[in-house]
Amino acid sequence: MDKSVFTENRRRVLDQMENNSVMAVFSRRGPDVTFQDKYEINRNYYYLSGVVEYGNVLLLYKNDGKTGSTMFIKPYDELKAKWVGAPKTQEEITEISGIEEVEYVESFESTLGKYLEKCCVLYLDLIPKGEEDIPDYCDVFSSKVKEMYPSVEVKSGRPMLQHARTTKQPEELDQMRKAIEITNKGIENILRHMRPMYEYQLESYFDQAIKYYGATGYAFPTIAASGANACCLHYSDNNSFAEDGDLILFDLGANYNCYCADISRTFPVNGKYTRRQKQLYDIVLNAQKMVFEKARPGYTTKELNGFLREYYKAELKKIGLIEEGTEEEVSKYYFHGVSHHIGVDVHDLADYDALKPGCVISNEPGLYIAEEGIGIRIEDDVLITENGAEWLSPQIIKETDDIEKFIKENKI
Ligand SMILES: [Mn+2]
Repeated sequence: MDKSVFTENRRRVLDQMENNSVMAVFSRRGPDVTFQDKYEINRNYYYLSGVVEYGNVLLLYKNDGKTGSTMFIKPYDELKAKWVGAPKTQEEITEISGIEEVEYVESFESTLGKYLEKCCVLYLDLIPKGEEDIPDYCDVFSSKVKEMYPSVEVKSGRPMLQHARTTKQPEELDQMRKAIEITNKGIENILRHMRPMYEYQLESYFDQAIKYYGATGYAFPTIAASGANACCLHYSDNNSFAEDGDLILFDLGANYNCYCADISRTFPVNGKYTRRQKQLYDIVLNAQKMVFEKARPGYTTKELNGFLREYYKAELKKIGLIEEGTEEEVSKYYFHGVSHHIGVDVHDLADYDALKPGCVISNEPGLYIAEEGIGIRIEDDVLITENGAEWLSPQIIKETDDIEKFIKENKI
């Protein structure tokens, strides 16, 4: 991505900062993890810099109305270079992030100290208590700063980051489209091999595409849930045998340059939907289309979910699955939300108030009928536009006829 994307991301946060304040964003999440996966980088740090490297700190400052950014990086170390590779140079950091002021981490605390003598507020991207089990480096750092600079107020920078991340720039959308296309390749690879086998075996055909098409990694652990397993929302053991006659629900996504795809599809293991499976599947699919028609600036994701629930009340009553059409009855078969924001986190940090042009959200209605061993979810990623919405994943097949035809014609 061009460095101008990250310059704009920083501007969005700097604009919201109080005068005479600084924000420190660490590239790592926890202090004691040496070898983390590429996509475990602190997403706020990535969002503001485009740099994937551990041990760095980014400082944003606003002093007397003047704003700027400094990146603190690791110095070259010959032995480390031989073991794990050389860290990025100052020039490379500038080229990636557009940040001109690059210093070494050893000077971070003294430079910060100079700012804190003049500044009254330090923002940290503190993780809300209870959200993560891992020890948060920011917590430790926050206590230290409070001790050293008692007059400085430590605030959470998350509301500002959240606000900035709510709408996506065109280049960010390009990364998401790329993640979606790789996800599509993986889904097609699954379909080519669709037959009764273990869930993890079907999942492995997705994994192959992730590598082959050059994804950065996974957006989240893949769910491959056949039969009644699909009624558990976050089932990810993926170790049951997918039986002839059952459906299998996949909820998966590639990660590309830290941007996520989040797609769900529900396929017949033997290549053909039964009449009942198709009946339920089409209710979910039509529900998804209905939500898409409603999606536009001004609505909240909660309101979209309300439309979906109303739709289910009527449709599930029509087929006799529920009797009265009450909230409780619907909740028995549908018990999550229809949308969340997607970005550098699969459940992206974003304002959950009225949608705006440039928001990217999931559209994922589901139906889970445990007593019939059927769980269905169809999920696509949707961009909110000026007047409505645009599918970001229209190439991923989802009509039952198309799916059956694809399996039949492409079976390996
Ligand atoms: Mn989702």
